[in-house]
Amino acid sequence: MYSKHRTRLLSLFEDEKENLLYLKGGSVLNRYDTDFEYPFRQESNFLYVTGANEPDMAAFLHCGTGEYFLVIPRRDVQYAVWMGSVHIPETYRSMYGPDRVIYNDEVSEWIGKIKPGRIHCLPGMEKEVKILGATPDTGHLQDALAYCRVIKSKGEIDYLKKAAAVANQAHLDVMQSVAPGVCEFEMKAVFEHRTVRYGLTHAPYSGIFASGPGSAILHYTENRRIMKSGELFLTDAGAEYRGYAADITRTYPVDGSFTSLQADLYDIVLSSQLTALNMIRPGNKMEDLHMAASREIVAGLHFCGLVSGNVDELIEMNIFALFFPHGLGHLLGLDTHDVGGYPKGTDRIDRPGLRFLRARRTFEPGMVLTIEPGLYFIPALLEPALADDKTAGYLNSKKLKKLFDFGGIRIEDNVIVREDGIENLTTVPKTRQEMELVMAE
Ligand SMILES: [Mn+2]
Repeated sequence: MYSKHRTRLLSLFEDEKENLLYLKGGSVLNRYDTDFEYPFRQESNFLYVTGANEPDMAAFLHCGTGEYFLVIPRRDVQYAVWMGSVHIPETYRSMYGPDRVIYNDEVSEWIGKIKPGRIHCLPGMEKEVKILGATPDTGHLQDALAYCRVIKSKGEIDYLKKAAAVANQAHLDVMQSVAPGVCEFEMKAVFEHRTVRYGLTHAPYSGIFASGPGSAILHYTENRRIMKSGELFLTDAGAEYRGYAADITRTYPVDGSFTSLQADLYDIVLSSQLTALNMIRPGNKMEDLHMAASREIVAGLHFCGLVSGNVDELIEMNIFALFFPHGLGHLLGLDTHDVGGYPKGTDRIDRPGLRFLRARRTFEPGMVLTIEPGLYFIPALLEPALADDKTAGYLNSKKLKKLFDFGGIRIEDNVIVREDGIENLTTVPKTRQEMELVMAE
């Protein structure tokens, strides 16, 4: 799979016979000025090209010959004592398949011998390339990598499916464990018990386990509240398999059954999500889905009597963004918010809600993305809107004020764009009936 990635990347530099591509792997990070080391996570571009999950490596690809050179650190005896065995170059060759392995202290000499034209590198690497005695070019590699990473290879799809399978099961575990009087962090423990047991020890992002009002805080990570009966519970958590992420959200009642208000509001978000999922096919665009999903939300709020006026006007006035203030979804891959959301020349749309859209690319088969509409009652957004003459007339102040501690609802699935629609990787129950059944078990 990684050799295919290298071939794809090099194909974009076909007519540059003298040039090299340079990719630097990640290093171990310490916590401030201490010797505590964070768990190592490889830099995503380097991982995409090499599959090598070790610190302090680098790689060169030769645009002319297609050769792949892996640079490894020269380790001493002390390293072996503290960190574990030190491999010989031949071991790296068989592990990662480079044409040649070079020690980091031999790179300048090697560059001096092959005398490349330019070295394509990522922004920030210029100095390093100059020290090697070569001419850096930061204008192309980043876009080229994003271009490649946007469309997933078969191997990448397999890894994304593995991450999704474990995350699906972990979400089901949480759904079966949720109960009044239990602390949010116990749900985090339930989730991670599953992912870590499957060997997926690295989380792709900090999970959100939020009950009651916390569920309306978009990046709530406190996870320390005692869950109460009558509240909703929102879990936004994923798993990472060989660097590839799953990113799933479900929302359901702490005590296992929806009140009629919760049911009405939940069904608005579900119908918004289904509308967006049904619109995914090659050629369509995320921003159009975002607006269709927003329309469902505003129409639902209108039906419930929380907003009033004409639905077109509510969209026109950006009332939807008071309740759905984030983007509908994003690309998913080696990074949870994966690269390539904005192709060259595409800017963010300066409009509430849409401003935070992390992807504006036209859908193509092989893209993997999340669809995650939400409906939140956020006093920090609603209070000023209720006090503003331009918006107050559309809002049912009495009803909305009662919902200031309601929290929010979000439903998030991960899907692959196919020729004729989607393949949904997320199998966690999401209708009210299905979820109530799971929670009753
Ligand atoms: Mn997401």
